[in-house]
Amino acid sequence: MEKILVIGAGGQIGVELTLALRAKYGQDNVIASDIREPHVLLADSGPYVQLDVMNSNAVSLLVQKEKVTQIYLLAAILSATGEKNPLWAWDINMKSLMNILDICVEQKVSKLYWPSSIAVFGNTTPKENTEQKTIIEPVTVYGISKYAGELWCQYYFDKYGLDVRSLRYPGLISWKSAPGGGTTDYAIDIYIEALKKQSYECFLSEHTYLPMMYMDDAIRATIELMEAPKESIKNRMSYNLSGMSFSPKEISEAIQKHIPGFTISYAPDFRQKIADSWPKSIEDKEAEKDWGWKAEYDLEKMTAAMLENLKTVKRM
Ligand code: VAH
Repeated sequence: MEKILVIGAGGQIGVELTLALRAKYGQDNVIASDIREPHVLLADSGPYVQLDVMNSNAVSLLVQKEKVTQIYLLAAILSATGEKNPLWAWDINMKSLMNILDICVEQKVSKLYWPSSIAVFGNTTPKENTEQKTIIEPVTVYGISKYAGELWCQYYFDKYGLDVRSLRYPGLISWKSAPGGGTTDYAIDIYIEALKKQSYECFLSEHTYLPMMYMDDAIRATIELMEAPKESIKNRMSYNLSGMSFSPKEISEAIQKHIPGFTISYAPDFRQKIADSWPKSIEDKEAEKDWGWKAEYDLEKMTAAMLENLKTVKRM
């Protein structure tokens, strides 16, 4: 029987991934943990431990006591927040990963999931249909930490045989939990403001194309990757993952089909420079070939789902 520990379960990905894993493996077999108090959606749906991923002794004791067989490490400082405090972001993103890599080896945890991001790509990376292997020179501390982390994951696979798996997520769009301080957060806020005020001031310029994905696709990709046979995982750094690409102009036009009076204005801030350093679109042929990945949501389908769900629930 699997016993899964989700670290950073209270974050944008963590809440939805924990709920999906509990549905699949049984709620008592998925321990949610975070440095914060339990998220409202997690509090009554299974075991919860308040845990600081930087305290490796505390994590190690929990893994041992609960006989954890898989760990999903989601705790991270994202791109925009990271640029406000680069050394703190580097410390959190790297020390948390090194702690967990070592604990997995010491305690023979069978599988580890750790997310990377399209933020590993920088200004020198070809922008269209960015390939799995290409020029990779990240320009944010978040991107630097994610690329360094990918290399450490590959090192722990090669040296210790640790079955660690990873995806380079695009910007993720969700409604169940708040976004975590990323540059792509505008694509969540715009839906909330469209319903609340029928208008939105965007912190990126209108033609800023970015790779994006609806959270349902990201959660499915994560679980499909983790459930794929070990021998089919050929990439032990991190797989490119592609959903869709759009600009603020295009997402506002998709919203206007549902809310005709919706208006958007633009006031680019420091996050524009981060967004401009990232690709416009990603190719994910390796993920398709190795473990059968295929996205299901496009902008129209996501917009309908986001507005429908945001209308029916108070934001968690
Ligand atoms: C961020 N949402 O904006 C994250 C993501 C590709 C962007 O990694 O930092």
